[in-house]
Amino acid sequence: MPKTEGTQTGETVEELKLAAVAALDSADSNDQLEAWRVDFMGRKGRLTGLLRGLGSLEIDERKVVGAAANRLRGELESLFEERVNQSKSSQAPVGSIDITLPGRKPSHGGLHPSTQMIREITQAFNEMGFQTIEGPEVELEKYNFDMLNIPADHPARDQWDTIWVDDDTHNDVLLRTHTSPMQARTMETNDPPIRVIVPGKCYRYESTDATHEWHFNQVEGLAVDEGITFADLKGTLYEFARRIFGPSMKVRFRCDFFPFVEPGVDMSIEWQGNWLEIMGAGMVHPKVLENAGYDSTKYTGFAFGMGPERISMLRNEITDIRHFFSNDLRFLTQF
Ligand code: YSA
Repeated sequence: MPKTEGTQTGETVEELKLAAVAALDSADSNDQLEAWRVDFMGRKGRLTGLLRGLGSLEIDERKVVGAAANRLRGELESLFEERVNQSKSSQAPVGSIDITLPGRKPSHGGLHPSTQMIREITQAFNEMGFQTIEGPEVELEKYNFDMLNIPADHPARDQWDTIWVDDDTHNDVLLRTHTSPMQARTMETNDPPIRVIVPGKCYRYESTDATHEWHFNQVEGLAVDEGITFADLKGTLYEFARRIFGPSMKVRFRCDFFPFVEPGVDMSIEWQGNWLEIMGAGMVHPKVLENAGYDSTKYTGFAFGMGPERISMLRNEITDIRHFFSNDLRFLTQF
C-alpha cells in the first residue's frame, strides 16, 4: 500500500489502516464496536476524511491514493463484519447454563408424609388380598350414619362432630366424618366375598390440638364372606402391625363400642413401654349387613379404621399432628 501524505486528516492510508486494525482488535463489546464504526467508517470518520482530502492531491497521486483508500474501505468493512458476527455468536443465549458456576444440589419433590404412610398401610393389606378403593369426601348422611346403624337423634352421632354442607339445615349432605360410609357403599353395590381397603380424607367439627386435626386421613378395611370369625380379624390386624411396626410387635385388643360392629374392639400396640391405641375394629353388625341387603345368617365380616397420621407420629416420634398440614418444608423434607 502506498505511503501517502497530504490528505485532509494528515494521515496516510497505511497509518489509518494500522490504527483501524489495532482499534478493532481491542474493541471487546458491542458499544466499542459501534464506536469504532463511527470513528473510522462514519460520515465524519477518519476514512471519510481521508477520502475527502483526495481532491487536494495531484491527479496522479490522487489516483493511487484513492484506489488504496477504497481498497482499505473494503478491507475494514469486511473486518468489521467479521468482528460483529464473532461477538453475536459468543453471547450466551437467554436461559443457557453458565458452566463456570459452582455446582448446586438440585431440589426435588417427594410424596407427602401422610401419602407415604397411607401407601405403606394399603400395601400391607394389598399383600394380604385386600383391594384398594376410594370414595367421596362429600357424603350423604345415609351412608355416613344411617346405614351404619347410627339412626338420627341417636347419641352415638355425637361421637362424630359433623361439618354439614348446609350449616343451617344440617340436612343430608356432609363432609364425611370417617371412611366407614365406604363399608355401606361397597356392600350396596357388590356381593361377597369382599376384601377392601379404603384410604381417604375425613373432616370433623372439632378444635385442634397436638393429636387432633379438623381434617385428617383414615384407612378403613372391610372383609365379608361366609365363615369369617373374630380370629380372622385378630390374625389380619396382628399381621398388619408386624409389617408396619416390626416382627416383635405386641398387640392388645380391648372391648370398645362402635354402633356398626358387634363385638367392637380397639387395638393397641406396645410402644416404648406403653400401650397405644391405633385403631377401632370389630365384627360387622348384622344390621349393617342387612341394611346393604346381605343375609346376615349366611355372611359375617370384620371391619377396622385407623388414622395414618397418628401411626406415622408413633413411628417417627412426631409430637404434633398439626405439622402434617402446615406445609412447613422443614418438616416435610425430613421424610
Ligand atoms: C371402627 C370400627 C370399624 O369396624 C370400622 C372403623 C372404625 C373406626 C371409626 N369409623 C372411627 O372413625 N373411629 S375413631 O373416631 O376412633 O377414629 C379412628 C381413627 O381416626 C383414630 O384412631 C385416629 O387415629 C383417627 N382420628 C380420629 N379423629 C381424629 C383422628 N386423627 C386426627 N385428628 C382427629 N381429629
